[in-house]
Amino acid sequence: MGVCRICDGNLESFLDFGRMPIANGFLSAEQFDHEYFFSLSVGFCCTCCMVQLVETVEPQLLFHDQYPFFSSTSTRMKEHFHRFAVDVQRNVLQDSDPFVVELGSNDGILLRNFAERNIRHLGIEPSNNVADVARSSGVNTLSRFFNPAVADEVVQEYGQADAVLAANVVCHIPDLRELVEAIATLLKPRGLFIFEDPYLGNILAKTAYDQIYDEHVYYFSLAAISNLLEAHRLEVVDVIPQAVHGGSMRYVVGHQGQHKVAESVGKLRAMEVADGFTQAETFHRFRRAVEQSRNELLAVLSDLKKQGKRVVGYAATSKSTTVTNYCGITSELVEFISDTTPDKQGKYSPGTHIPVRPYSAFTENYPDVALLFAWNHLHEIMEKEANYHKANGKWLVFVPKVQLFDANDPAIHRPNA
Ligand code: DWN
Ligand code: ZN
Repeated sequence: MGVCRICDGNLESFLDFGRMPIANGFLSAEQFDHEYFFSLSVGFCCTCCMVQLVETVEPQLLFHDQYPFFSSTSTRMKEHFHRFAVDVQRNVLQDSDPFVVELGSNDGILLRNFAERNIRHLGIEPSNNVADVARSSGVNTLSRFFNPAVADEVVQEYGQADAVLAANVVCHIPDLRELVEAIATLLKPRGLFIFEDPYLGNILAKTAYDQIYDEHVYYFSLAAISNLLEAHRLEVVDVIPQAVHGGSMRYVVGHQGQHKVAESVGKLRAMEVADGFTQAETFHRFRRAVEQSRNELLAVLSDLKKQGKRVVGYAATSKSTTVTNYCGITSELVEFISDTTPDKQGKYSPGTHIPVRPYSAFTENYPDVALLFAWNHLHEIMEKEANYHKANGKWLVFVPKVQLFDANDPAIHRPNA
């Protein structure tokens, strides 16, 4: 039992993964002896409904000047963020000289679209290496963790914001009470805070337990977000599902009473109650599904090994760290993981120490089976792997269920966001 970070209520742990390394802590062999581990377990607060990690890791250990995740590695995500920017520009930025702020702006994948149109903008990004990439493409970026003091400084220098944006960032921030206070300061009276994160409903429905790792402190539902905003007189005025990262939700938030609340909000709220997101038993059911998924994945991998098949991992995602460590997948079962990010190549996966090789290691010697760790980019990857399919290459996925398939299988066309 822990304490809820949002309301100080009782946090009931429902899934314990045991000792875990840093999800993005790809490392060299010399670093094996000093690898950092923490206890990864996730709990549900019966009072405010927030699903959250029981123990968190210091943000400075996660987001630093060697942070290896660059948002712009996916072409589909570039398109997604272009559409997001166009939508904000058309529907939110009504003033003559608007100001847009993005929290956790990474390599500028979203703000670039505003910079190109000479719209006043500021990215606030703690990892300097990714922030440098953003700066080099003309995105004005401050290398800081966002908090109320930084919000005050930004207001002093630029004025309040018409829009504050965040994508796959808010669920990473341990102190959300402080975040909401800072947002209330930064937003103009009619401004909007628009953020998106993986949605709890999709995580539960797809048994996507690999979304649970150190960087993801929270797994949001509308119910929990609404409770969180209340204290600073903010409210959700719209919710828009997004087909990215396995199914995300975009929350549109304003100061209370300033905007009409869309019908979608009431509908989602009712759906969450009907689906049991406010009840502890739902999460115990999820734990049982996770255990079954692990058993099935290990059974398929062991069987492939017995048959003498070569299996390699496709994409050294943050999520893969949870899967490999929780299931005990080492290089006995998966020869290496191929990844397009130069900063990860030549290193080893956290905890399980599977070698991470360049993408060319995959294409130059196709395996029998590729274990798809980036299942959330299924469509993009299936499109670009036509040659692998011609070579009869098979895929092993574990979300939404453990399944082996090839290019002729209808599963290849299944929308998996
Ligand atoms: O929330 C987060 C999301 C948005 O991004 C962060 N906490 C960290 C990160 O999570 P992830 O690493 O699980 O993200 P992705 O986008 O599922 O995976 C990215 C990794 O996959 C990169 O290392 C690049 C690699 N990749 C690849 O090798 N080939 C990705 C694609 C699309 C590919 O075709
Ligand atoms: Zn709570």
